[in-house]
Amino acid sequence: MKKIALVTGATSGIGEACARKLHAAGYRVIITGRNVERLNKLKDELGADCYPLVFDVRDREIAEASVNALPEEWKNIDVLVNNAGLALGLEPEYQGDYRDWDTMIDTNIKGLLYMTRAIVPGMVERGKGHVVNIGSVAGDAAYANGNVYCATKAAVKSITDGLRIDVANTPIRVTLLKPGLVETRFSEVRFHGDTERAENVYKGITPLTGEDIADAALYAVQAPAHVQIAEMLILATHQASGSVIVRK
Ligand code: NDP
Ligand code: 8X3
Repeated sequence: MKKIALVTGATSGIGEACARKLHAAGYRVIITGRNVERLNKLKDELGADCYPLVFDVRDREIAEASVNALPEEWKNIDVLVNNAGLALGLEPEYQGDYRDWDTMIDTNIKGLLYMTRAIVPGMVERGKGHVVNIGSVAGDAAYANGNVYCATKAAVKSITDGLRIDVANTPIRVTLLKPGLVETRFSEVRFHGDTERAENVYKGITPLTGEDIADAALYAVQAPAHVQIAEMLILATHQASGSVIVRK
């Protein structure tokens, strides 16, 4: 019987790469996101072992109802990849836009919690499961103008540690992946569609790709049952921390 993985934010970047790699590794994948077109395109590509769910992780009731309404043969989720998230804006905290703050907090923290609350009880009941949360190097230490985004990823670290403690009496494993610079739609979203500014983020350095992070996720979920990869910090070779990036 093939295992089932649910990946949030599978319409782009790291989530899409995780969905593809898990599928290629023999998982049946539930892909989620808001962009129906991108979701259906991936579903068409992956075929029968793929189930798309369209919802916004910020909407707790709909997120929960979507998970609860999964067909019987898709219900027993073995792997949850909590990936959906975003940064909005890069400016001093005292000049930040409160709407951006709300969106980041609601998506990166509360959305992740809603998904965890909807899926982990089933894992506990079945006595198996793995949760992979996508944090960030940004959660290790704040960087200039990163303020609220960094705080949401620090919260993801804390929430992941908390979950790991709370399921330590079960076979469930909990992994935090903390990527550095990954070239995805991330910066385009952060700069509200300013593609030129977004491209500059990856100039003069070879950034990571979504596939690099998906490889790490796969390593963690495929580790032997007695091995819990608690945390991985994955950086581009010329990045040393959230604020030290050496460009050529
Ligand atoms: P992308 O913008 O390429 O992908 C983000 C994904 O999140 C999309 O699939 C998007 O789907 C989904 N998403 C965003 N908001 C919501 C929402 N409200 N409800 C449901 N899905 C949502 O960026 P990345 O792949 O880079 O980002 C993925 C994760 O990785 C994020 O948590 C990000 O913080 C983290 N990260 C990224 C790094 C980077 O440098 N790129 C580094 C470290 C961490 P849709 O729009 O269809 O809803
Ligand atoms: C995304 C990486 O350094 O842009 O979390 O914050 S960074």
